Amino acid sequence: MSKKRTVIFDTDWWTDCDDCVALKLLLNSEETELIGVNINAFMEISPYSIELFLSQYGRGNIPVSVDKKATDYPDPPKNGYQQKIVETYSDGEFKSADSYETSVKFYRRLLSSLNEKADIVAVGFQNSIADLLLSEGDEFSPLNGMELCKAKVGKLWAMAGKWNEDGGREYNVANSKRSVTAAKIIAEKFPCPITYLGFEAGESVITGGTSVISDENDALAVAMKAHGSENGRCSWDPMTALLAVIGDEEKAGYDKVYGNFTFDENGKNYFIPDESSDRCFVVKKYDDAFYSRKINELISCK
Ligand SMILES: [Ca+2]
Repeated sequence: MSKKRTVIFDTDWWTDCDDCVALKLLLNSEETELIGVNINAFMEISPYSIELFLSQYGRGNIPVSVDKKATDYPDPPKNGYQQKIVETYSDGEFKSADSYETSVKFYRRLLSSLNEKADIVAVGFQNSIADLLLSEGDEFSPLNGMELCKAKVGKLWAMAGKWNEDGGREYNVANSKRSVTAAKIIAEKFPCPITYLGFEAGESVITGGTSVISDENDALAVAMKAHGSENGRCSWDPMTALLAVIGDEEKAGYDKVYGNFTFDENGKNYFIPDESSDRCFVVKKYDDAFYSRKINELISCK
């Protein structure tokens, strides 16, 4: 068997729970190896809740970081699935966000340690990756962020935008000034190929319902229930993760539409077709059941 491709997961771990479905999918993938998780929206409880989630699948050793600058996203969830995960799986200890690396340091340390390129699965706001891109050389690498990404990132798989609507506004992009600025920097400057999965692709594909998970104490089942999504949730994030796992848009069941992407100051997205671009968005070739079946299969086992 050939060596597994490596993947870093970049999540908001915020108000929605499809991030949890995506994370379990990445843990269960036989094609890829998850080597790190970054949280791009700061909440004190987020990194510890992800560490506990990972621990439930025997993967508590995967490094976790949190963007300590991203404290200004509005409406952090109270008593969300993060809280429930900590209540359910903690032995009474609590690890504050201070115990974890901050995002740019995490990315620079991790990427510079790799012999091969890693893909990034970005299913939240893009501020951590934008800050990485703008970073200078440090104790881990003399390369600046652009050079480091070019050397060590294979591809960015990003859940962002609404590509059936010119001027559409999607949550991961348009949430705040921080997210808008970041998405624009990434679209225009990121020195590696980007594949976008837009809002329109994931909205009608429902996955992660607790009926597909046999153990009610499974961390994903606990999180989905805490979110009120026992019957499943839209699949923006798990579809993006599955694309990265398969590593090929067409094999994953999509057509590719190549072009140049940008966002205005209000987070509205714009796209100009260009066959020579290394950026594309994906369009589903099959009905929703094709995608939901694959995702549910991957998350159903421990
Ligand atoms: Ca997300």
